[in-house]
Amino acid sequence: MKKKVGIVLGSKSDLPVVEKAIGVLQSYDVPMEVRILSAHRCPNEAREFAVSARESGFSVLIAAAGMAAHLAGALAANTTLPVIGIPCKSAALDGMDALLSTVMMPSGIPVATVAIDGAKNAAILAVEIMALSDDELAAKLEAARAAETAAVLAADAEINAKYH
Ligand code: RP5
Repeated sequence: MKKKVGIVLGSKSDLPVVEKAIGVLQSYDVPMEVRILSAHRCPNEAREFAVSARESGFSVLIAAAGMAAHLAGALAANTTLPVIGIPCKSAALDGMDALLSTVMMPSGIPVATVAIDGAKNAAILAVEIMALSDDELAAKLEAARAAETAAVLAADAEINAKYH
């Protein structure tokens, strides 16, 4: 069976950010499962999910949370699968709270932390990890990167022509 990416949200209120990651994974036809499991409001269920994630067929976990964002770290504490953390922006501290809570992990328990609200990069990083053992996915990543390059060069040519 094809391995899947697990996306875990700390709250339903994180969904608008996470939808960008879902869209990227869909565009690569990567199987996924999306869950809402709070490190603080349902710690036992979050732990259970992480403990059984490898045998459940997950290869990478993405965790999105805001404020005192312990979700990614709590999952990482309970699995040796790679965990990617998305710090979500909240009103009081503009996401700095979640960024530091997600990125400042103790030695030995890594969380690959993307930018505040960086859901797209979280999904691309997950695809890159899966592409280590999937040549078809690797080719799709190469094509997407080439398209990004072409788009920038087209914009460059356009602005250069306009203001020359
Ligand atoms: C975090 O607190 C969640 O990940 C969310 O970003 C934030 C607010 O959660 P709600 O109060 O909207 O459920 O745990």
